[in-house]
Amino acid sequence: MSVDFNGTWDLVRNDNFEGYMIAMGIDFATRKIASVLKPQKVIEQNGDSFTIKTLTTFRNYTCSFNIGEEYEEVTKGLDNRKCQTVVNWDNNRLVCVQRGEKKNRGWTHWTEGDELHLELRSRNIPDPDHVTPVPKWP
Ligand code: VL7
Repeated sequence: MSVDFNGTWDLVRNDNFEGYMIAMGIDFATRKIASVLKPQKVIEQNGDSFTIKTLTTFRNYTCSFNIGEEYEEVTKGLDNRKCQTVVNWDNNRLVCVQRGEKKNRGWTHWTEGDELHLELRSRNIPDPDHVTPVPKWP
C-alpha cells in the first residue's frame, strides 16, 4: 500500500526557490512575483494515476501522469520547456525525472507527518557545493 497524496496542500515553507528559478532562467521581474506566491497543491491520486495542480493567484500549472509511463511535458507558464518526463515510486516517495535541455532535472514528493514535501531539482540545484568562484582583485 503506497502513500496517499490526495488532498489540498498549502505552502508553509520555501527554501532556495530563488536559486531554482535562476537555474531555470526565469527573468528578474517574474522571480520577484513568483517568490511571494503561496501555491496550493491539489493532488488527485487514483492508484498509480496522478493529477497535480499547482495553483496561485499569478499562474496555474497542471500535470497528469501514470507511474512508469514516460510522456512529453511542456512546462507552459513556468520555464516553457519540453521534457520527456517519467515519475516512479521510490519506496514512499514520488520521484520525477524530466529529461531535456536542463541536466539533472526533476522533483521528489514525500510526506512527513501531516506535511507534503517537494524538492525541485535542476543542474547544481540544490547542490550547496556549487558556488561561483570569486575572482581575486587585483
Ligand atoms: C513547479 C516553477 C519557476 C517559473 C511562475 C510561478 C508560478 C506555479 O513542478 C512543479 O510541480 C510538480 C510537483 O508537484 C508537478 O508539476 C511546480 C512550480 C515552480 C518554477 C518557474 C516561475 C513563474 C507558480 C504555478
